[in-house]
Amino acid sequence: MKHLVVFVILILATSCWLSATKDIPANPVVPSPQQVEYQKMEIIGFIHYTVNAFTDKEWGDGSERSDIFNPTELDVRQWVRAARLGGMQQLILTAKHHDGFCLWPSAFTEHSIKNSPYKDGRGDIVKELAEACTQAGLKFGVYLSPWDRNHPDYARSEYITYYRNQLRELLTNYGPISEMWFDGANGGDGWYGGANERRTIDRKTYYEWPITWNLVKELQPDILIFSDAGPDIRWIGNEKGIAGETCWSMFDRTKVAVGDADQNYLNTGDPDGPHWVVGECDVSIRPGWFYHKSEDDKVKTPQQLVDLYYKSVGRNGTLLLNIPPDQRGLIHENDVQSLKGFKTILDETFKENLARGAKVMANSQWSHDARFAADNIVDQDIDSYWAAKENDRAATLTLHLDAPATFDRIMLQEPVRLGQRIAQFTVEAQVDGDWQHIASATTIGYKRLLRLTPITVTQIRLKIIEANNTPALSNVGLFKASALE
Ligand code: FUL
Repeated sequence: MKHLVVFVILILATSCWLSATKDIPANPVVPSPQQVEYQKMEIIGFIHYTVNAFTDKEWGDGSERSDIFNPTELDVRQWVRAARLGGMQQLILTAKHHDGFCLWPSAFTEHSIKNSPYKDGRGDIVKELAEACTQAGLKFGVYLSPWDRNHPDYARSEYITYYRNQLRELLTNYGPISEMWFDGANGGDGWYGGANERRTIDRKTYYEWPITWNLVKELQPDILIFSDAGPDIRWIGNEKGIAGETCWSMFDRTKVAVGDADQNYLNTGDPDGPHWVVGECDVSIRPGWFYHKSEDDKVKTPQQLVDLYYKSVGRNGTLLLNIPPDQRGLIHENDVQSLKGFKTILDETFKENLARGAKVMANSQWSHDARFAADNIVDQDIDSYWAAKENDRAATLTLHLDAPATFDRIMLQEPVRLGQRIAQFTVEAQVDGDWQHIASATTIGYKRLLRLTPITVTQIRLKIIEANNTPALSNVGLFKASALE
């Protein structure tokens, strides 16, 4: 009996191992496991906070006194609650924005929270938020502005030492940091220790980015680095939260300099790019990045946020939504309401996949192995997938639903750990015995969402028209949008 149990366990373990390892061959360019996990978060939050909340400015010039930073009701747990209400899985904090004021008591400057009334100079918002995120199961990322309009040495080599010292502090003293955000906005007028002048830098050489990136990875091996040029996550090329209609995660980092990049290239990625660099779509819930009372009635509505979700996550990007705390140190009630409404609509829309369990037929399949069978696309499991026959570059999948279903949203997902393959596809529905075109698009990647007018049918077919390798799909979904949308 004992032997039999051991034998069964061995068989089970072997088959698990086989199914975990036997994949179709991957593309030459694939994501790291961290990049795969990163995209699954879908929605992440940005916290822009500094002296600007007290001066009503978007960019502080660096001359602000530290003691004007005086939030009286600051509660990082309220930020985290708001983030969770909005479905965010990670928060990125502006530890230092262009004005140079530090939200942690850096040992390398006096221009920080330690000289502010907040907690009588004993506060550390980086620490507080890192802890609150960990407690709530959120990841935590850091923004450290490369441009510093306060520092006397900005534009000289001494500043690079200062900047790296600060990175060391942030990346060693606060536990795991999941994302490091390097802004491309750089150089210009500033206070610069009282010099009050214009300082420009050579964006291509001044920061010696590859050295800084190495330092970051040395200190936090699992971190993902964001900048115009990646190396892991790239700016999507606009601050409106919108990815290109065509959006490849492949990219050529060597074609881009931080702060000096072709915005169309960032927006669409590059089908021939040799690097995997996921697009991140940053946008603020308000017109500005920082809190201004005058914008309390300009907070994006839940419906506007949902639209952005379709244009970012629904186009193979992640949505980085900024929610700036106010002078109290709280996320304003209007922003919280919008976040809540946004998440309610998404939950309602995507709660029931009408394609779940449909019968799926494919005119092409990798092998007879169930691992690549067509119905894997409706099993709700992101890791299982269908793959076409080796060397095929096009295929048709037909879904037969049990009963007529009414839907107006289509979701498609590729198993991106094997690379991004599909370049063009159409969707048709059978209406009165005829196949009618209902949607078409180019790339899919981690997720593609399509919106259409509601249609009621029992059969749809998906035609993959062009791919750079054997096409594969992990999920197809049909949904009916929430009436609130
Ligand atoms: C820009 C900055 O200049 C804005 O203030 C903001 O931080 C945004 C996310 O990036 O480049």
